[in-house]
Amino acid sequence: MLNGYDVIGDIHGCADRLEALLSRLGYEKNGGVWRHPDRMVIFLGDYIDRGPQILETLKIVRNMREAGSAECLMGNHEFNAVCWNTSDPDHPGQYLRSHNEKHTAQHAATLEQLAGCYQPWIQWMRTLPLWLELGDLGGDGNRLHMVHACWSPEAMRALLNGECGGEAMLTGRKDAPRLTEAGYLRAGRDKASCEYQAVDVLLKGPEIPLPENTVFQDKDGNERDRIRVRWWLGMGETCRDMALMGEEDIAALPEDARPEPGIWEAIPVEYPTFFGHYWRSPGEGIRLYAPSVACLDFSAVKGGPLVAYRWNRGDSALRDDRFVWVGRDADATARSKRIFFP
Ligand SMILES: [Mn+2]
Repeated sequence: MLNGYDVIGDIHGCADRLEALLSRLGYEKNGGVWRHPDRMVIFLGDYIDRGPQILETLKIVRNMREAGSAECLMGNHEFNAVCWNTSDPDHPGQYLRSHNEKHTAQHAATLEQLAGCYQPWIQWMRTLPLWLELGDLGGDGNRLHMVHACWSPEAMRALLNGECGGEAMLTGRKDAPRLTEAGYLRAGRDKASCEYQAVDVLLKGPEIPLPENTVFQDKDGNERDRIRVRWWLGMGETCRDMALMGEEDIAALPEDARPEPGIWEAIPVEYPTFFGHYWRSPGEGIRLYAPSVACLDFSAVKGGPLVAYRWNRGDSALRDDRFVWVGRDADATARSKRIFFP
């Protein structure tokens, strides 16, 4: 009997730490596949790019998925990789994601490390669902919601009902749909299209513009005039109050920058909801953002911990003491334990 889900955030090629985390969660490797007698993993996407062991990471998550001991969601990096590899029918010789300098740099580690086996992995990435709705194993019909960045019912409806295109954009199970060929073309090609915007919200999260003439420099040195927002909350007084980014990025925002009044409305959270993507800083504490909101990305590839959330059969709500993580080494983990649970 399935007795629990272990939800794991962005890995970005940190395979050693993924194996350490699986081991800490009680999974064992047999015949090349990590399994647990009565639990399964939900991976929240972003397996590739940036890190040193991308091929190993992909093999771990794919083998677990094929064996039924995991489900793997699509992250924005996998979506970008598919678009990088899909020819643009309107512009012969070009791709849905242009091969410009910035995009090439973002994808370079994957291109290098998957040399010789790149195409089959892209085909695999095409099969990843955009979101996943599960039962909570509690017997009362409640659900769990999992997505890479933002659980937006509006974006899901637009894709499911063909509200913008008409053609079928999604296929597969309704509670774990993936994009069709037409879906990739629509969502990857035209930034103004409703499919592009829907996928963008699900995989990258909603953003609001900063006030006029306000910019900040993000952790990668890019100048930005928009911020990712704490999408389950409504308007805040300042942009910093509303920002959903790592500590450093929030500190780089001008303190007095105020959002345009009424520019944002909260997206209501109906069930316990899990996502990754947001490069949280371990210093802010490994804990819930809100009673039903768990973000599991603590910047593992930049030296932060790789974090899982354990949902057990019978749980009815999220709890701060269900996070499990591994740091870069034992010392870092011990230190972070003292900091996070004083
Ligand atoms: Mn991401």
